[in-house]
Amino acid sequence: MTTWLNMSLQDGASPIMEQLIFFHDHVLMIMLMITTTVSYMMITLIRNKQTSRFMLEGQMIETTWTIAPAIILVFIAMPSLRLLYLMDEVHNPSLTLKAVGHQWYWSYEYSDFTKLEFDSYMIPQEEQQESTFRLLDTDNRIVLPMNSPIRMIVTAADVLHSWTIPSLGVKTDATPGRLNQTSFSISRPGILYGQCSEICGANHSFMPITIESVPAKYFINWVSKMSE
Ligand SMILES: [Cu+2]
Repeated sequence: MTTWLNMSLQDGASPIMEQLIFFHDHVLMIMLMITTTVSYMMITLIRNKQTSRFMLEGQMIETTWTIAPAIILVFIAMPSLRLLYLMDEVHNPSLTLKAVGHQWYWSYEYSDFTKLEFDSYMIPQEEQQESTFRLLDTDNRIVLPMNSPIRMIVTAADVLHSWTIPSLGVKTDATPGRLNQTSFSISRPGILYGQCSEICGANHSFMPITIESVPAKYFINWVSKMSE
């Protein structure tokens, strides 16, 4: 989760998010390169007093500064498309979780099991404990097995919502009447936080998402306890 003074992205908890962070840093390096070059050119242009009555065009430099940005764009577009298609693909999931957005809470259905569904409300401030995070913790956490490919089905019951976990690199719109699909695999155990990311009404800020990532055997224990 994000803590104070964390200006960058959260640590990746899935292989896709790690790749997204690499891509983000890669684009930032290119931007740094361009900003440095352009500022250097602008400053030298302002600071010197050279004038020339005869220099009207420079074919060579003009060709160069037209083609160079196109080549730079290819270096951004290629890894970007690679990631886009990696995220689009659903790789033989071992579990499906359906999230339904409501005003203003999430409800979840584990459709691989019978009668395993629950609502997930934010813990109100009056019921805070030492171990809970304000505006982020829920009364019922989603429990998921780590290191397993998981398919998310996201929809809404009333208005638009958006199911988001920044450390997994997942953000999927929840639209009434539609089933949106995404997938991820969590690479470590822990608690992952997210919030609704579509302005959905008065309590939009108060419908967080909490995932408890656990080893598979603990997940099976949890499932058998929940479906008793
Ligand atoms: Cu919402």
